[in-house]
Amino acid sequence: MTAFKHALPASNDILTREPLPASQKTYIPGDIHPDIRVPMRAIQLTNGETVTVYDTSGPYTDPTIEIDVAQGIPAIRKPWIDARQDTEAYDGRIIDPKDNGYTNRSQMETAIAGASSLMRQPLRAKTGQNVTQLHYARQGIITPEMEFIAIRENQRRELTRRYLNDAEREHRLKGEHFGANLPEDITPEFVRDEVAAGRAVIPCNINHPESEPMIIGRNFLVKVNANIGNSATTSSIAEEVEKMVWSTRWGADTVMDLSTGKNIHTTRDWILRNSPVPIGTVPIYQALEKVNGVAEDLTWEIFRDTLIEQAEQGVDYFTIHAGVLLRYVPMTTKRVTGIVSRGGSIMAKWCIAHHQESFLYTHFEDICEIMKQYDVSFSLGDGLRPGSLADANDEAQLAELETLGELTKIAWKHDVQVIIEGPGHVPMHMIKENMDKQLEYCHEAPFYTLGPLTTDIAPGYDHITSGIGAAMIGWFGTAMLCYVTPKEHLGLPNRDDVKEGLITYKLAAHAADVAKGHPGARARDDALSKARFEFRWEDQFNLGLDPEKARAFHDETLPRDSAKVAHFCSMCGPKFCSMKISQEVRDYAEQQGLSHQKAVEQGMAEMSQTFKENGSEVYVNVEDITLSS
Ligand code: IRN
Ligand code: FE2
Repeated sequence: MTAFKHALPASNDILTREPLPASQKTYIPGDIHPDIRVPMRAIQLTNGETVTVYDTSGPYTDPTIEIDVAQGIPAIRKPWIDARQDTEAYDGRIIDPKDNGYTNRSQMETAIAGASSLMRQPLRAKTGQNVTQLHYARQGIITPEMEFIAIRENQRRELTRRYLNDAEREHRLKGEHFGANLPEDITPEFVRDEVAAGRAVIPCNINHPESEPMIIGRNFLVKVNANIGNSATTSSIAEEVEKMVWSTRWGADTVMDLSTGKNIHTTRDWILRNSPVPIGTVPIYQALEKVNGVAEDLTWEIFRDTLIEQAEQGVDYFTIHAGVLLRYVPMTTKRVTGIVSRGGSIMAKWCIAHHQESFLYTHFEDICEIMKQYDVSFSLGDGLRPGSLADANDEAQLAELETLGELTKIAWKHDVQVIIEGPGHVPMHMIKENMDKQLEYCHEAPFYTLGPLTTDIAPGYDHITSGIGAAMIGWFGTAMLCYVTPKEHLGLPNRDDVKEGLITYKLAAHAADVAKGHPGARARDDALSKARFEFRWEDQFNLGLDPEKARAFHDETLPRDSAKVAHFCSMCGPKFCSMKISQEVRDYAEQQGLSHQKAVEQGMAEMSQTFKENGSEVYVNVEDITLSS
């Protein structure tokens, strides 16, 4: 056994626990299930109002909750899972022998003293039971998870004040939202119905009771996933956990742990026990490690054991590239960028080497049997996604998509939840076609796309090339967006890149939510615009996706504190701010009892006069400003 020294529990201090500026965690109780407490972030404005927004950051931003990473965060779903009485605890046996050489759980627990508290006895479905949310939904059961989601997505809107305005209502009636069909009130029954129809999934493994329920479906808010991976040298629990905490702080709805190499089992335990969001993985990566990176040596048995190992730990969804068929591989030979998916290329290699269909495809029903014992959702991988505009929507991509549709039906037969992964690189004019084909081939199972990047010419800016595609495909019906950072194609993202990627994807997702007419989505835009118009700078910063950056940019040109309340912005200076002029016109017309038109004429004449008196300079020195009014 190799020595592996953990500095345990390292320091909890490196966890980012500061609430966002002017923000406070509030909890909304359930009706059907009164013990539910749905977390929201209430932003306190300077005018006394509060704006409540969706919050993915979990207990980390609640200063009243003590967190010790060596213990894990509170298991809020545990009582709900236990109450269903369809699970049993058992001795989880499967430990990755590559993980520091441990071959059983107790060996590992002794070796990693202090972390043993994180290792729980796993649960699985009792014999003959199926514990998926899809299974419950189809029996007409509204689970606490479903009610939690309804509230999160804006039921009980009297408590969050996220109402539709008239313009939104009209927009929704016009049906300009590409087949999205959102009710004005998102009820638990609506959530149940969408899950039962397969149009939405709730990724929530029974072994991840720490997660706050969320939903992925096109009739709900568009979600964002962030990918994280382990560092070459794992030094402490807290450091690994912090990557996940950092992602959820900036809005990651789910996090995928794409760790490879050493200690992946242990690292995954740490992340899961401390994660308030669902965790996804690509199990073939770990399986490949077990055969020393030789794809041809992979077997069904090794893959199956890896699935069980990760399901016991609590992974909520698995990317499985089961749609890469032997006959599709030759379709990629004439491509500009061939096969760009890591999992896709592993499976293509296996198929060619054995000249057989992959075990992912031939054992698909066996995989379903595992998934339904833990409620792990499928994320059917796009192993043949296009890696360049030239390859978009080509034969290989669409052939695989059809197979994913076929596999969706099989998973649904087992009441196993499914989402479908999508590209990649797709020019704007081909995005709608891709989305429509996905809905058609995959029977409306939720789409989960990587961007898509709308042009290939901007390495270093691919969060933007892909953010454009993400906003479009989100509007057209994609349910979850896999973020892309500025380092895409170039290197590993650091902390700043992760934040940049997330903010970019949150704005893309939100733009899509507004366009789809998600009830209450625009409330935040309206509040921010109002703050901007009324020169409430603090509120403008705090309502934004990135308050720190907004404040820093503003302070760059107007660093004095007084500037934050002054009635001008640095763009036009004090005397030429269009916002100020129009505000003045309103006040002026009211005071003088003038019509709007008259007031404009008179006001403009006065502005013209003032302009001349001040020396007819278009740009004025910030330092010359007198803050008289
Ligand atoms: C998302 C949509 N299409 C691909 N993805 C993500 O890419 C997927 O969820 C996972 O995080 C990663 C898998 O990459 P490969 O193995 O397909 O390259
Ligand atoms: Fe790419």
